[in-house]
Amino acid sequence: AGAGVMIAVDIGASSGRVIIGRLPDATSGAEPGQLAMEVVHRFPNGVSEVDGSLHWDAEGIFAEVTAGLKAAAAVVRETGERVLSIGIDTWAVDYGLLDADGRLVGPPHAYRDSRTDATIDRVHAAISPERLYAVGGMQFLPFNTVYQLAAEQDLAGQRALLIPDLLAYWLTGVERTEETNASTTALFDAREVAWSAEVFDAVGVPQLFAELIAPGQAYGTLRTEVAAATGLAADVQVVAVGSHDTASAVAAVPAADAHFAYVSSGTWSLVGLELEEPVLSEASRAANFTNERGVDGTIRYLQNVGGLWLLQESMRDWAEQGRERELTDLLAAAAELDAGPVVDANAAEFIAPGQMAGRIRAAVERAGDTLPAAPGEADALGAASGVDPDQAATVRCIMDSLAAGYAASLAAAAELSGQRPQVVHIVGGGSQNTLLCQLTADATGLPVLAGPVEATAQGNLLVQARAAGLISGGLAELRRAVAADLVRYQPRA
Ligand code: LFR
Repeated sequence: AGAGVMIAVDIGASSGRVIIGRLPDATSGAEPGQLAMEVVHRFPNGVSEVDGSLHWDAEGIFAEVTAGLKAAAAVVRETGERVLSIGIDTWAVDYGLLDADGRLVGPPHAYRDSRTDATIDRVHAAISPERLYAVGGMQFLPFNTVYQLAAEQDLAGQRALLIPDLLAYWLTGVERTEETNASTTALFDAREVAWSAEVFDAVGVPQLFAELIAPGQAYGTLRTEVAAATGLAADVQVVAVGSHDTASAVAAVPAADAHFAYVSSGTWSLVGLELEEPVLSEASRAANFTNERGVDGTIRYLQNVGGLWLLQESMRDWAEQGRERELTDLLAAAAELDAGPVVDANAAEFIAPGQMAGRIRAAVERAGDTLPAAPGEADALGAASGVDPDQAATVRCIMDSLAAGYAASLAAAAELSGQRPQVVHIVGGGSQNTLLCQLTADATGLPVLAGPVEATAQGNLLVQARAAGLISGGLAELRRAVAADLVRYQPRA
């Protein structure tokens, strides 16, 4: 049989991809080299509004996954390679509900939906935020699964699967809950590494999730229908990876030593440290740090900073106004400007979609500041770059705000955990944003190492490679196999 390859299904809030990963086989005597990736399928993703609330089209996503697997099968048929396994990662916290027959009960809600506004106080009356934190160690985010489940009408007889687990179920027919993602529900006991009966009981929700599995363990092999539809062999395993995308991204941070901080920078920026033990102190709760579970039982001690969502949504606004601009032009125009006012990129007011540029401007003004130019105003810079001055000022504000948010989060993480980073790794889409990387170095006073862009897919593939025996060791060994041309940014005085 030909060389074995792995397939990553990596789906974010705005796009998904299916990727073939190849790693030289260590047991063949060759040095285990670096991972190589081939993207075989890309597709757009996004929330859609159904009856006034925000949903994911889970079945549409699954159709794209199937198309991607079919494309991957066609590639290996040509090369004579063999698919060893498939791993799936997506965003966290969201779930699909299944009825008694295992059918999806409607499209899953998307975490940016506002329905939890009505349930947060009810949950906190049933179990105090202090107690919730002492058990689960999750930062308060209005969309944590616990608040979403509390908004469901009637859960009797239903089961829930987190999004990657739902896709794995459709591939294999096996229901499991992958542990790193389970940890984001706030229904999970961070010390016991198990569902928390206490939290389920307190909020009056039945324990409706499937049995836990850890990254590296298999859900099962493909259902015959799936094998037939994709052209993959029926013995291909679907293996659990860090199915929470951030868990996979952090597993592929190409850190050479232990004292590093990371920013997984995409739609969200996940900013923090890797720890061995959770920090469940009251001070940590007050600072709103999370203790998400990582690959190999590590703790991702981090905060959600608003991220490139603020930029993506501003760009969507401008496109709707007939003022669409290229990202590179916007960033170049922003880089020409001096640092200006900042907003709190973590603020709950920026979670929902829509009118983002206006909301940012309003937040600046509420703080008694102004952004340099108003929409519609022209000046020399705008004329030269095609970027309007208000757009440049808004993008500059977003970049300054993100860098300031990263620096504040990292300072607090160091303080609360006692672990002081020497370097900041930026991975994901934001690692290509030179302005953001430089501003982060300046704001943190630490060197920034940027790359790789596709950390999430690499983390997904490397965990599969280890499960298949192509690589061995812990996270340090996996990280050495990450393919990345790192760009270094030094803090400017
Ligand atoms: C990033 C991410 C974050 C999580 C947010 C919502 O894609 O997974 O880690 O807090 O999405 O699920």
